[in-house]
Amino acid sequence: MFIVQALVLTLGGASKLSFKPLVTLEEVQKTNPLVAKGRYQPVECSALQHVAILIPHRNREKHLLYLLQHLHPFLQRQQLDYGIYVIHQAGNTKFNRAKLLNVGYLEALKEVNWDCFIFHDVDLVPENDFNIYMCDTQPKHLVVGRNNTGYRLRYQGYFGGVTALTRDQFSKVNGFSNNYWGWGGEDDDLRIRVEMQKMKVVRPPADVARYTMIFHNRDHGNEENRERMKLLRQVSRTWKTDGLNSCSYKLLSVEHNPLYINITVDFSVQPKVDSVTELLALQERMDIVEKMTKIEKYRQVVSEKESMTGDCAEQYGIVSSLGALVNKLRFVYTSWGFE
Ligand SMILES: [Mn+2]
Repeated sequence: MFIVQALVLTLGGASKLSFKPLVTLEEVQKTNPLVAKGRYQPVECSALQHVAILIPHRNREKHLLYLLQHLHPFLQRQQLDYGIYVIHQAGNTKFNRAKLLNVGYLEALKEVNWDCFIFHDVDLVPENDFNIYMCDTQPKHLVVGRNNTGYRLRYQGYFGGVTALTRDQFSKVNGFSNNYWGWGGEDDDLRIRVEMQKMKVVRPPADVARYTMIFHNRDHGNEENRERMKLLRQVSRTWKTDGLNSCSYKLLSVEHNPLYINITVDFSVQPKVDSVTELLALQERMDIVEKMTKIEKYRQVVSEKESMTGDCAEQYGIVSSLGALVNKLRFVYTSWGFE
């Protein structure tokens, strides 16, 4: 009870956000003296969860600066034990938000056993301190409303912008798909994965889950993904082999900056499957491999059983011939007049 009261005292509720166009990284550093190498732990208490914030990024330095400026004090008011990771996509391939988030998850777990992951767009800034950046017993969607959509849910089932999943919830769905190149679809794909695992998306109340979106035009290199509808129809067939367990990438660097950990990756140097036909062909091959393995296993079990019944029959044969011998002897014994 005391803890709850103390926490409520540090939280400010709804706040008016201001974006100073001339803010610098050094200024943000100065106002967050307790953040070191992208991490912060409250001194007055020990947090329940270790939370990693993952931000996919390319060519949005200004947005990143605004977000860091607001997010650091916001997370500290929530007394969280947290780390901020920025996953930067180098190279010329189309932007792949989902795959960057898979990389963030895999790389972040190499240094800390994080309990909770917040998958965070670079251009969304939370407006209300009561929108707690912690994980729930179910996957959580933190964006109900944004200033540019009249603070209403974009559509039923929207699962984009900012989401919170525990380490286990995310690994249970095999993470995000790696095959969404360009804008759109990957968030719906994750929702389908979540629902297929019989989990249910939860959201904070609408007056709390509010965000300001920093306006921008569609980036070059992040054009709309026109294959997304086709991909979304295949999730039940592809999720097991497309995700965390198949996320290959070239890691260029991991830098521990004062305000965030910067992970730079390149997706252009590894084979990528970005056409649906290619993907389905690959999936088909995998299905065949899976079927063949099943048949092979079945064969093994059957032949093991056969060899067992063979042994049994043989043993039975020995037993029965022994029995016959005993009977024969008994016959001889009694026919000789012994009792
Ligand atoms: Mn955006």
